[in-house]
Amino acid sequence: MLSRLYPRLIQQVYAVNASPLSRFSSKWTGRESLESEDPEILRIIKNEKDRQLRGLELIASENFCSRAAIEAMSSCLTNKYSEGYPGQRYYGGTENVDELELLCQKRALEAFHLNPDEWGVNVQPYSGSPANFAAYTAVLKPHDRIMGLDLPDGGHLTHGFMTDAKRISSTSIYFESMPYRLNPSTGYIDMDALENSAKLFRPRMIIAGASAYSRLIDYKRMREIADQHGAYVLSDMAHISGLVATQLVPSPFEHSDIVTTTTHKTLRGPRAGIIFFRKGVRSVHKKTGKETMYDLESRINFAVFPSLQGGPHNPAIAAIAVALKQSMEPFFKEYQIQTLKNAATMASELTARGYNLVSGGTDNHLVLVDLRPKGIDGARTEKVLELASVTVNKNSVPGDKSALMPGGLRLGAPALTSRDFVEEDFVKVVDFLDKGVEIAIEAKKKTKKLADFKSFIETNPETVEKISNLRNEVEKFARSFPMPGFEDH
Ligand code: DSN
Repeated sequence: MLSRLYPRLIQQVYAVNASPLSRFSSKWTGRESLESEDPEILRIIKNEKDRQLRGLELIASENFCSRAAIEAMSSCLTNKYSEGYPGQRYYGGTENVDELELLCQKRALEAFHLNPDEWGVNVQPYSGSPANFAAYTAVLKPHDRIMGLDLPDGGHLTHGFMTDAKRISSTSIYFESMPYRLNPSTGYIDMDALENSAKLFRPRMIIAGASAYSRLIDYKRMREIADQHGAYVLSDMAHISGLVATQLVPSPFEHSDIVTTTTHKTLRGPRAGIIFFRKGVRSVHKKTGKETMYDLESRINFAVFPSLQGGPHNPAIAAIAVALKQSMEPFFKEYQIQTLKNAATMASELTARGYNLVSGGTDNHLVLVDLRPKGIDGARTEKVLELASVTVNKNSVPGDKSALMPGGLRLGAPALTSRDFVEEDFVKVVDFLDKGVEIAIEAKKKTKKLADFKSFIETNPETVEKISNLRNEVEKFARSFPMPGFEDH
């Protein structure tokens, strides 16, 4: 019957069955190189390698991961599902990834000098944003109130960002968000204003952390304000975790209930996230002496899996473990010390050349330049610098009206310090930046809108030549430095 209705189909099935190897008779093994298998993707990767080698990477949240971590990241661990936690998985065959995850957890606690009786850690978050959302999910109910540094003032999207027109981050969609801000006259976080707002808003959580803030955070005061309302303190140390691990900036752990971080910024690991949580006694009743215990371990683990994520990315966990091991070596502390020196050099050189810095300087790995007094904005300057192989990001500065045309630039030292840059090299970097800003100022005078500006800098012969000369200088300089992670070809 079937063969009468579908004679060709039956012939094909029969042909396959009659010659079971024919389907796999090609020589494909799965062990072909990327070069032979997919030259198009290889070309893109090579171009990106070249961009990283010939450029000056000043994005404050980026870094160059080590070769060892990249090897772990690109390993067979990608083949393994392991939903659950070590010893309690939903899949068989997890003995190796169990060992891996436990080792990574142990190293995470050691790297941040934490007592395992007081702190636990979850190393499964896919990155910083999922880590933050998991931490909120663990301890907040929908519509609970959170306070974080406003994004235009240097906070992160996941610290509750919303605008007048729209709730942007899901952390403002599912929770009620009230930002705190910088004091516009000092450029430092306005802790008094935060305390006053908290009295009215009564937050359930205060988030201490930033994406674009060049000063130290007063975690003790955050704790005191949170305690007035029985609120949690979550510190997002993503930007500074390498500096925290090496004890070069104050640690958030003493005053926090939860600490989140990405692992690819100053920590110089793979792209991933971690959540640390307190264990043991949370508070003791003043009169009765009754102890209230933390219950964060089960809540946070449950929030990461199964509430928000599926199987952990085991290659990332392996690479985090590698980076954490490296972070405990003396060379890592030397690297972080140099990062601070380089950021300080950028700050002093920029100031000497008449640039305004938000807060007047830096205590960490980045500087925030307010370009408005120079008559230019961050968007135009970023574009010129990009054409000259200098990678920066435009950033809002206090008083900015538009997030699309912010007045500042965020400049970070971590990536170039990983390429062995020292202070004198950063003097040169500032020289390149200054030349780029000058080109942007000149081009702005001859154009009106941003779109005109972009086309002008790519077509006006005089400007094209200036940018091309700058790019040649930048690339020659950048190529003379080593690159961790991969060969320079
Ligand atoms: N997007 C990162 C940054 O650039 O600061 C934060 O996650």
